[in-house]
Amino acid sequence: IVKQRTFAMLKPDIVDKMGQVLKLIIQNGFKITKLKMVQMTKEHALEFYAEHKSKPFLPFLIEYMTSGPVIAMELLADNGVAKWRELLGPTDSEQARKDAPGSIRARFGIDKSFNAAHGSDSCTAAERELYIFFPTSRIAQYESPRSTATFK
Ligand code: YYY
Ligand code: MG
Repeated sequence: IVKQRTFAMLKPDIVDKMGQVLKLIIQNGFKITKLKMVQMTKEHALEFYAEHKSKPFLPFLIEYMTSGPVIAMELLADNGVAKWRELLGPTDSEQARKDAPGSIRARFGIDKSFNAAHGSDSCTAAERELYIFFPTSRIAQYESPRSTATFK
């Protein structure tokens, strides 16, 4: 088992619920090593979703992803890429509620389009996606020397 970093993003309509979602992420053993709120431009969103450029749902996806700010994160965990996809759940939130009821998409998403959050599907994708959102940041890991604070 290796520590891996992955790229995670909270989509616009769950940014209001970021407290609950970040708590879940931390409770599941991820370390949040980078985080920022960003309003994506259309160009930015098209670059990010380049792999879907010929899909019929692309225009709708771009409109959704640019409808408000997103929360972009680098997460670190053992086997982090797969672990985050697992906590995220299946693409379709309705299917997630059947197959992975505790997942983020099951709890916070609506359907296959409004599905709450994003996760890289491989280490290669994670590196590409992290670079799009965090091109210059060099913070890779940090310790929390006085991390005794808890929140409920
Ligand atoms: O990686 P993941 O987000 O689970 O699914 P992808 O197949 O990569 O699709 C990216 C994104 O596109 C998905 O999160 C929602 C949207 N989408 C859609 O709106 N309609 C579809 N039929 C499939 C995907
Ligand atoms: Mg994908």
